[in-house]
Amino acid sequence: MDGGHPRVVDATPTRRSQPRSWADSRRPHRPNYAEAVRIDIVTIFPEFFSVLDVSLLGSARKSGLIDVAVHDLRDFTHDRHRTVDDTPSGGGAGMVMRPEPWGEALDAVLTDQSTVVFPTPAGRLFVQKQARELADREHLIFCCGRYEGIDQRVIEHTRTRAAEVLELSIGDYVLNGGEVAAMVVIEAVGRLIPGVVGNPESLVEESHEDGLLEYPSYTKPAEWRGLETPPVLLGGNHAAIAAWRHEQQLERTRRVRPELLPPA
Ligand code: JB8
Repeated sequence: MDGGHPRVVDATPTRRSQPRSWADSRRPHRPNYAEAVRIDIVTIFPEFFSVLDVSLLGSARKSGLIDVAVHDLRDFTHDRHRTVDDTPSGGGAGMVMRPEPWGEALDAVLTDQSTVVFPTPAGRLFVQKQARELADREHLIFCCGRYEGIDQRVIEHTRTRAAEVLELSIGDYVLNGGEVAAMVVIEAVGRLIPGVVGNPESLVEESHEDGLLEYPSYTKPAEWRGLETPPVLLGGNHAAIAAWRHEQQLERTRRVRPELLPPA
């Protein structure tokens, strides 16, 4: 499943608009936007990631902005049953992923410039700020666990070898494995990589980018099934439209996500 697409290089790399802060300078980052962002995914279900062939991220891969390779964890086993799991030390329900195949898989893809992501419901919550940070990395590795998770020593060992290791949760619910969570992170990060979204202005006016929920959107016709588009949007007064949209953002955020607002 290793992407066999040509590695086309963007002739006009996008420049960052703000200088990196001192704190930023200590983190891994992508010094040369002309190089594709490399994404390695390790999983026992490589087929899950066929969605990366379509839509926005499919186009970004074909145009060489993102270089994705999917690796089957079982290719790093040596027994005839290609075993990746074993019983939990200390007892308990379910199975745990054995460290040895993970060690060999990471040996094959890891460099000291890599940011390694372990999706897990026990991780820090993944939010838009982290998506923005990851969009500046040159190499991301996603390690997708199954069963009750991966032997914790794999994460500890990887911390000693990678530039950065993150255990990330996409929300307070439990999936059957890390694949869908990895896809969520890849989609959120991928669309922030310069050049992936055609019109970068569409990135700023959306939910979470300014800490508020998005305002409601309308298109033509102005009246549909007896429902009117708010008249302010048809009046051409751009200041009034901006003020109305901001008020809608505040009202919506207060109503459905009050915890996102600063304490009153
Ligand atoms: C085994 O809910 B999740 C998630 C669940 C998982 C694993 C990874 C992530 C691995 N179960 O985001």
